[in-house]
Amino acid sequence: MSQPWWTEAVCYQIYPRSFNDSDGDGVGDLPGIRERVDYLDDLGVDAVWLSPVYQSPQADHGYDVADYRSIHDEYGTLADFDDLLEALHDRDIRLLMDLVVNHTSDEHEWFERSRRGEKPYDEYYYWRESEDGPPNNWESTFGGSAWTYDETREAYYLHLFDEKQPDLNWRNPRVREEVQDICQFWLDRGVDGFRMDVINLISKAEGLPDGVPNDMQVGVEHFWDGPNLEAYLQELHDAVLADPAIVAVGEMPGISAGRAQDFVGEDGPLSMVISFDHVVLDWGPDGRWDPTDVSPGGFQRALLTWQEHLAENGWPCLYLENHDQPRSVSRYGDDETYHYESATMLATVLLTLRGTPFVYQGQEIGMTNASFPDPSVLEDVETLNFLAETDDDYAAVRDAVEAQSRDNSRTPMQWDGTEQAGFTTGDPWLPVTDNYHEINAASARESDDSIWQFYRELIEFRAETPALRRGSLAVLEDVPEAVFAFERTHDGRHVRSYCNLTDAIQEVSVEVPVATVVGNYRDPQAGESLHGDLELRPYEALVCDLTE
Ligand code: ISL
Repeated sequence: MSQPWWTEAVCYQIYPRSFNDSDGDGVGDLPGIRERVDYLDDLGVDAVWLSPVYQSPQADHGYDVADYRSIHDEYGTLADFDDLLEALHDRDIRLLMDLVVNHTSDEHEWFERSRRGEKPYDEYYYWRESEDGPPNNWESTFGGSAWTYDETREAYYLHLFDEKQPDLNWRNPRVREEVQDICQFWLDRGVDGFRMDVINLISKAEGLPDGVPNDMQVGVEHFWDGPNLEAYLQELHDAVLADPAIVAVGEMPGISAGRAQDFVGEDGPLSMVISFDHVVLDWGPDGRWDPTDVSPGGFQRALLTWQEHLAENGWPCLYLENHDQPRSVSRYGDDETYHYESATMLATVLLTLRGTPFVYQGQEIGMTNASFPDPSVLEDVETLNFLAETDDDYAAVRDAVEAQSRDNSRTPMQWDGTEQAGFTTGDPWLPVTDNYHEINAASARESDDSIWQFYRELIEFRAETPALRRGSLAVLEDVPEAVFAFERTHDGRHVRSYCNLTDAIQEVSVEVPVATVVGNYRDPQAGESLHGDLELRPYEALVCDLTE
């Protein structure tokens, strides 16, 4: 059976605002991305997911769309977009657009007309009249009530995110047709698919009932897997996404691996689901801003649950970082003593599990979390809302912000050791992290044994190894909990990964002879035949072939 292209691909996520600035205004742009297409080609990726580039007031940096058919001024023009797409396609790199259709910007023409009560836009959003405060107790993901009163319409509108991101009313068939048209517009321009933002939130419970009070987000049970979710996705699929060459990756916070099975696989409306189990492990009892440690066992279980549920029908989407998450080497590794070892060990987990790996810009050079001594530089709306709501002063919450803020992954891409890390000739919109002299793409590419080279080699090895691209996955059980060990099998070839998730030496017993093909220590137990007792050094990762 021929496999869809995206099951064999490695995808690279670009956050345009922070990738590369071509005109010195301090903000990344499309021509800037165009300048770096050869970099992506050298890394060996097969597809790019572009975070939103549409016209937007940037209240949530593009996840608040004011016009789905034009490019945000700071990023360029549709002609720049076409140039970029052509340059990517010339190198056999596909492009996924970010489809943000749970909500629009409040500056979208639909909303402006809706708040004035103009037909047919009056029913494009959720409006409720209420004399005594918000119509229900739902909370926004970014804190506070999910309802804001609008003076013009004299009613409340629903926003599950910021007040500048009103939720679209998917019960209205016109809204659903608009979304189909938007997809078709970009497909006609030549894009290869979509990453669909918070797509599990589009269906809200009938009557918008109150949620059960909780410490996280009141109301979620009424919108994270609503009554019409499958029907809406199926309709969208049948209308515009049915071609198997189109990839549709649904971001679904809160959806379990078991439930995800209903959306993917042969009959499902989506190609893949972006899971969250492994990125909420460090959320404490009070959520994101109450961080706690991640245990190696918890990390493995979160990833393996998705491997198991999607083993037969469906396909995992693999990622450790994106523009909403802290940097993985800081979160799951050790960004000081074992920077190289832990970043490359995490690369091994990402690139040898079963599924389509997504590498986030800068991950391939081991970019770390930032330091934010001065809160006035922070830009992320979620972080700013948290700071506005908390009674604590900044000193008391700084650790939480530095561990969890989405700005950690949005600092400019570190291209080289020159001023502003080569990202811009102007003042960057968010400060460059000061370790750019040591951590940057130029020096990583000059070195023979950098994190970048490791990514490149492992991506290449994956591309030429069917067992890694297509093979089934079996967990190797007789290892310490700190070691993530699994075997991939295809067509009689077995490839094993042994990943030490900790900074302590771990002993494992290799019960069959294997030969190391890739290792992250300078003297890898490489090429060597291993059998019997084996000591894995801190964050050591070995990818091995079975030799018999
Ligand atoms: O982790 C989170 C909850 O605190 C969020 O950042 C989560 O990733 C988010 O709720 C879903 O993210 C997507 O939709 C948001 C946008 O801000 C994110 O950037 C986007 O990835 C609203 O469009």
